[in-house]
Amino acid sequence: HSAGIIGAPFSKGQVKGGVESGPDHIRAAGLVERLLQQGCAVKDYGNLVFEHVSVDEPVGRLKSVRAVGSANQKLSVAMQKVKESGHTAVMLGGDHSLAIGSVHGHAAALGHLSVVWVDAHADINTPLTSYTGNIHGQPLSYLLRELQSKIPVLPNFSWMKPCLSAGDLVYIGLRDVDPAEHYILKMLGVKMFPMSKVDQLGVAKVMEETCDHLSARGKKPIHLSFDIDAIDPSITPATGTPVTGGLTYREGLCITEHLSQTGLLSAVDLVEVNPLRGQTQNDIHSTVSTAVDLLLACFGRQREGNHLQDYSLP
Ligand code: DIR
Ligand code: MN
Ligand code: MN
Ligand code: MN
Repeated sequence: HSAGIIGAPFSKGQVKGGVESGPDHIRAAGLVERLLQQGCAVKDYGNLVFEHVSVDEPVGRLKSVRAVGSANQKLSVAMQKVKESGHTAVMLGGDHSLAIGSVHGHAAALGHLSVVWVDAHADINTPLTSYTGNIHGQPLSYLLRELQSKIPVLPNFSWMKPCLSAGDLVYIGLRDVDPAEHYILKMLGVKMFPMSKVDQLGVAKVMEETCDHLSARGKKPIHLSFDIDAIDPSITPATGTPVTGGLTYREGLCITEHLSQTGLLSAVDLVEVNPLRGQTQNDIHSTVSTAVDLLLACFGRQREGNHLQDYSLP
């Protein structure tokens, strides 16, 4: 399988500058070279160029609705093209509002999919429940069919239709969930492994149950949406909304290694890497290199070691 990489240098789903430089930092850390080294073909589609939206007044409490809508429309089209070319897609963010276009484009190309959402946050506020008005805290409410009636008509969003069912979604790593979000998760019966469940079961059992839950509904292609803030901020501090008590580096790799081994991983988002939120060079390096390691594991890198199929001893 080959990787098709899309950079999405976009930050208007939240208010902290810097996350738009995530794609370039992740590439500069050697993502493409290291994928090639491990025997993975790579096509880098470069960075999307998002048009400037000059007038983008708040809609209710929602910030930058028009910019988020048009950026995601562009991303959805790009994602569709990458999937139609047969690659496993990699979307480098950028903030997590980009999952709207990423999941939408993936679903448009393949017709059906399941989503594993690895995040400290549930990102399922509706435009009316959001306290912050930041759309990066809302993408799943736009994507889920079950919440369609709760989403008002928004400027620059007429291109998108909900494309995901609640039964095809699993969360891992939650530890900062707003009351309305918790109500929605319970109402829809969404499968979730918050940090308390990771503690109780261990990450290996979490992955087994995640795969059992998804495969019981048919073996659909998997979209992994990985918010770097799922990992503990002691390891990945350079992110906009760090929350203490997160996944360890090893738990992160266990999740991505396991999903890679299903053979069903079809697209990966790696979002919310914000180099400007690091206090030191080491903070930035640790965050970016963890992001790269998670992506390498998605493409088959195993901690036990690997060798290419045609390997022969000298
Ligand atoms: C909060 C924070 N629930 C919101 N969400 C974040 O803005 O809706 N998501 N940080 O990544
Ligand atoms: Mn998050
Ligand atoms: Mn499994
Ligand atoms: Mn998120």
